[in-house]
Amino acid sequence: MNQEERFISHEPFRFDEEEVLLRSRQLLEYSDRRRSIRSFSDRDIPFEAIKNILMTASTAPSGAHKQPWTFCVVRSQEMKSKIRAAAEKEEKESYEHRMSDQWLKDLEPFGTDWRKPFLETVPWIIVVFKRAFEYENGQKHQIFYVNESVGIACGMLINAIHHAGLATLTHTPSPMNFLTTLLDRPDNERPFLLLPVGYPADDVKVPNIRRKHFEEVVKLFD
Ligand code: IYR
Repeated sequence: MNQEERFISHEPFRFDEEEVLLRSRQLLEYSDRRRSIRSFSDRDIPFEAIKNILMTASTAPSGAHKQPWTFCVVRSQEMKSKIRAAAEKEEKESYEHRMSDQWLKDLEPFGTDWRKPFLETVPWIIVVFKRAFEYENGQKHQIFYVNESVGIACGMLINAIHHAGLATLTHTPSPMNFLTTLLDRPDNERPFLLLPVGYPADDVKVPNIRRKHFEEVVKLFD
């Protein structure tokens, strides 16, 4: 690429102040309605919607624009059952032996346990993998800021799911290496996050918890 081709012109949105205020308020109100959902309907969702959601996540900024993510999208009922069985096996071990008393206490308000039926109910499961390194001419090439990049992409993925009117749960069965085997991923990829995607169940209930207020999360230096 020669010097002139390295930078191209760009047409950013340019809204006036009123529009900026309105848009920022609207997204806040919309985002504040999002809840992590653990009980889903089996109602179908077209692949086109999932595709748009994934490509929205893939617009995320990443270190040196490496885009170090792979989204495995599971629709096969057989694969969902395998994922559920393997996740529950690990979760059972965790809940019964690996998690500390303090951790179990922290989880009490959520009423979670090792059972993960939603992994078979939902029409889609998205498993996000991070690419820890790349192979270039047979050489291992390190990727910088992988966790930050994939974390940002996951945040955008969650918001895209919510924006489409769908629900998800940030699920991290632990340990989750079973996903590498089940989904046949290469040795430079590591499982990062699992997101069941569906409509919430008709009788869905969510934990009675609140979000921190502005003063609790923001320190202003003006
Ligand atoms: N992975 C377990 C435990 C769990 C951990 C955290 I941190 C949570 O916010 C919720 C659950 C599970 O999925 O049940």
